[in-house]
Amino acid sequence: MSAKILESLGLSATESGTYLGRGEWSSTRDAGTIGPVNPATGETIATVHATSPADYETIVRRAQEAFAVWRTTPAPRRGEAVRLCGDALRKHKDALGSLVALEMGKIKPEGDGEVQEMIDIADFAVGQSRMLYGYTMHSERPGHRMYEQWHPVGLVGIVSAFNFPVAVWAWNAFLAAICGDICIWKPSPKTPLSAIATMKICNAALAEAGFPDLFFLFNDAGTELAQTFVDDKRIPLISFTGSTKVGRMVGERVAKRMGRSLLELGGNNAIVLDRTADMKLAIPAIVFGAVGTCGQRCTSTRRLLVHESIYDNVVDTLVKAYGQVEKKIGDPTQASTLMGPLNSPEAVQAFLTAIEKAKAAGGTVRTGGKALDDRKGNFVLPTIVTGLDNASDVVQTETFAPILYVMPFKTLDDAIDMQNAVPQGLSSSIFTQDLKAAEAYLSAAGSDCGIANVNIGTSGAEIGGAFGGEKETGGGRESGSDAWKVYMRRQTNTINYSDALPLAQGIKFEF
Ligand code: UN1
Repeated sequence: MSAKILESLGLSATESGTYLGRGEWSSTRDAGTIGPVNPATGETIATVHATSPADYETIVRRAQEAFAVWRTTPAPRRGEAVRLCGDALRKHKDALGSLVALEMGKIKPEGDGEVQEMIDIADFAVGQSRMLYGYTMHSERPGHRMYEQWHPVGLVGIVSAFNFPVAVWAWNAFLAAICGDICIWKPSPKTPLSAIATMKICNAALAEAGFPDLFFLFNDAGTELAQTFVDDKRIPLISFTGSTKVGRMVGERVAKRMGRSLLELGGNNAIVLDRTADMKLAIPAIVFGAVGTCGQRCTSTRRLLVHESIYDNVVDTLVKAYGQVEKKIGDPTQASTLMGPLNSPEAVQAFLTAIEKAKAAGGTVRTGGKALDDRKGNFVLPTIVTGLDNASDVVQTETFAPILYVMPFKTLDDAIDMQNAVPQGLSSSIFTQDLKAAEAYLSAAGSDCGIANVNIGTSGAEIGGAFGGEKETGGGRESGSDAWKVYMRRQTNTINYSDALPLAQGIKFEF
């Protein structure tokens, strides 16, 4: 199975993890190896040769050369390059979706959905390439014109996480490319093959049409090159997706060199069910949010806040629904599977540790709470825990696993307070049929998250909106709306077309 998936994308059992540009993959064989593992079986899928410091220097040098050309290429022409990438991804959607499922462990429809996100953001970026608008301002001085324009920022570093091994790269890379930037990608060491396949697909499409290299790739077998990357002054923007712990380090290091960082870090996303919630919408949204991707989305639903009047009923209904999901745990590449494995044995350990902590804090496991050790792979049961306080440590912490903490509330104000009383601020939602409750929830005194929804869940955002969150989620915004601006530098221009030199603020300076 795995050999077939690799073959369908032109990959073999040994691959270079370094794209040097000009169609060349590095022949370095002494910078360590990465062995991505199939999370459903524990078997190593392939060997990926990591990048040497000399390779890294070649990449940065060639990226700088490419930028010198790309920055003055008209933006709609840059859009054409991204359009070709989107077309190529359409052709390879099935194969790349399968590789994502194999290597990351998400189910095949979600692997395909992730590739669809890449295609969608490509389309979005093509349109955006004709809409890099700046304002025109009215000057306070006669005979003067003021406006602002947006120029490419330069080299963009993208550090992506295992859970969305390809889509998050595309959110960044396709927008950065139409903005005139050149991207250097360091994927997660858990999912290098998905990155290599993506680079092959996109770079072949670009090369065939005669475009310069826009996308470079390196893989780090340790953490040294990644640190060099984050500290590298030649890379004005680092976009990092991952844990709050690592993101904090990245943010601090980039700030130290006065670089710009775009951080997409942890979430602790809650769904609120008020007493009017429509259960036929709410239950599937909660199950998908908490169990989908085996709880490994940054937008996964981790907390469920339920009005006390419907609390018992909701917990019972969810426990039954989880029983149905349990029957469909298995190989993520199989069509019938609803829930795949966790990505790594360490993730299983983190899951078990969280369950222990939850019990020690007085929580009750209503369903799940166990790893499935009757089989190979990193399988766990989807889990519901009740009886915990929102302030308890384990509830305050993001565990990247399918654990849902269910807690009752009395008033909407209480629910909003509980929802916001966590360090993270990514995604949130309310199920209600009460207009006042919905509006209060979305108001300035409502959810403090970057994403707040009504009658849909916390995960599965569309690419059209800006994606990201507040507080320890890092503050970055990617994908839709005007997120393109982070990949550009803004320049304010004032042009004097008069015969005088009036100073601003009416200052007189005569000599
Ligand atoms: C992530 O988990 O890092 O909204 C991104 C969602 C997806 C993206 C998640 N569109 O769940």
